[in-house]
Amino acid sequence: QRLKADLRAAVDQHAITVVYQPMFTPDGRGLVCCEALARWHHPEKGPIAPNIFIQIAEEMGIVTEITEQVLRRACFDCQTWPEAIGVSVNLSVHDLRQGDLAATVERILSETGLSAKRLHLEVTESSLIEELTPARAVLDRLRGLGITISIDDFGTGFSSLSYLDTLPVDVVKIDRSFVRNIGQDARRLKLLRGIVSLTRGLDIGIVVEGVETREQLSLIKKHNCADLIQGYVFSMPIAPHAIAALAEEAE
Ligand code: G
Ligand code: G
Ligand code: MN
Ligand code: NA
Repeated sequence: QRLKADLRAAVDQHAITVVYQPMFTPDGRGLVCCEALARWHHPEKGPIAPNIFIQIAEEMGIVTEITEQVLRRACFDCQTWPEAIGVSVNLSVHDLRQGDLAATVERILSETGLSAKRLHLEVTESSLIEELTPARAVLDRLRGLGITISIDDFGTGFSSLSYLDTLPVDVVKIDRSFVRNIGQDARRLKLLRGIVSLTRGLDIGIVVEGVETREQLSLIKKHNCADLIQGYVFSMPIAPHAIAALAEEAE
């Protein structure tokens, strides 16, 4: 209850901040896109994990306000980075239900001057399944603007792979649970490779999330499992100015 009031106040004060986790080409040379991750530093309790406060915000019906703030911040920060780098923002299932997401996104793009080509939006596989009918119209409209749509946590939502090619998506982000034991367990590697081979040929980009070790990275490279890699092996989530520094370093 107390946390709810505090979150309400934090949103009103625009106290939710954003860090960015880069996605690299598998060779680690190209910084292609950064995922915006919301952070809330509670005045007494310290940092509150986003899974916790996003869920509270969903219960309170205020998550779309957070999405809008994160989106504006992310588009603004992305403008300060080299043009080749995009930004990816997570959406809640509530954002898909709400009718005017596309209008909000359009407004923020024009306010910040960011090209739609640089913006990616992530929807979880489970929210896509739950809300496919309303989501399809919204996502089609966003894609029409040139925005890239990614399925987050791919492989955990039990969507039928047979209809992946009919979904309004451009990229899948394979969930980190499919990476965790690929070095120790040959069956896990086979499963990852299987998911990748089903996705290849559909003209869908593949991001592999949660890559933590050199060993995982080299297996993913060896078996050509990813277009982009996101994970601690390359970088933790970092501040926006650190992204600019990293980009300079990569040049
Ligand atoms: O930031 P962290 O890596 O701890 O993220 C934990 C979870 O919170 C992830 O599933 C991530 O997608 C989600 N998350 C982080 N920021 C946002 C946000 O701005 N909006 C939504 N809807 N989810 C977010
Ligand atoms: O659900 P989503 O993919 O948006 O989750 C992003 C979350 O994953 C963030 O909390 C981020 O801190 C975390 N994360 C990013 N890279 C790694 C990694 O290599 N390993 C683990 N365990 N978590 C990661
Ligand atoms: Mn995400
Ligand atoms: Na995610």
